[in-house]
Amino acid sequence: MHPMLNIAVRAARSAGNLIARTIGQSENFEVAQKNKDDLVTSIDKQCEKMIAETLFKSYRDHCILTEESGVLGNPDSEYQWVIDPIDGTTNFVKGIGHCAISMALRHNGKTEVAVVFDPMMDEMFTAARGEGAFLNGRRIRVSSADSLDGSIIGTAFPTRHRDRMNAYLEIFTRLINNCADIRRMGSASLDLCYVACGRLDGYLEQGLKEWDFAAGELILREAGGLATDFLGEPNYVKSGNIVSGNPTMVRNLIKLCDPQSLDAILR
Ligand code: 2AM
Ligand code: CA
Repeated sequence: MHPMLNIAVRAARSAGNLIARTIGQSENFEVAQKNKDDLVTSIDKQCEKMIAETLFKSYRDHCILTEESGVLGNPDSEYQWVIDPIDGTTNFVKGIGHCAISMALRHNGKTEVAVVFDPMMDEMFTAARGEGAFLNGRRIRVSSADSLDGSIIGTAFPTRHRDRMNAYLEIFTRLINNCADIRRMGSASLDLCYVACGRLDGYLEQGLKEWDFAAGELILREAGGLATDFLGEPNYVKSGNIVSGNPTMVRNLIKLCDPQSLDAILR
């Protein structure tokens, strides 16, 4: 295993233990509202601290970008970790057992290794660039679905961009009329991993931040999948608007978003 992946797995497991011990027990942690409908807990911060300490112990000169603390360490380092200590914080607070630790390592801007760990399911998704994607050590691949007909698609409502809700709901209506069913699970990094291992045939969401998708995107790519923005361009990294699946499903999903809805989403 790539040595940096090894360290990341270790850091994710230790933070995962804390998450599994405290999930849903809001009497044992503090909850604050960062923005409307956007929560953070003292466990997010504790996990972040644990992970940063583990990484800095081995890689003192690296930079870490985290959701809750911003930039830590050497901002000029060639190595940058992009970390979400709890992806799916609302699920965590509510005691819904679906959340993950997401960690990606970029070298000169290119993602080299990725870990997404679901401590409730004890599922460790990993990837190193060019070496495939794995779930608990077993190789994973995207589904081979080639049509929306019969497919299960993951998505999320743009609750933090309510100005886009009507446009999104038009896409949602077309989606539910054309696929078998939809899942809205609440953790973007796990959504991407679920596409990577074929549990979902596709997934689309808007307005994500890089810690939500940095790790899941490499895992997805190494599993034969593709992520684009709503126009099929690689610009999702900037916009956070992401469409994913095997290449055929991405094409099918993009076709479903008509220009009028897209106009509102891309504004
Ligand atoms: P979080 O739990 O780390 O906040 C839910 O649809 C997904 O959106 C989760 O992955 C969630 O991550 C993410 N999310 C939550 N708040 C967000 C925000 N303000 N901007 C972008 N993504 C967010
Ligand atoms: Ca988070």
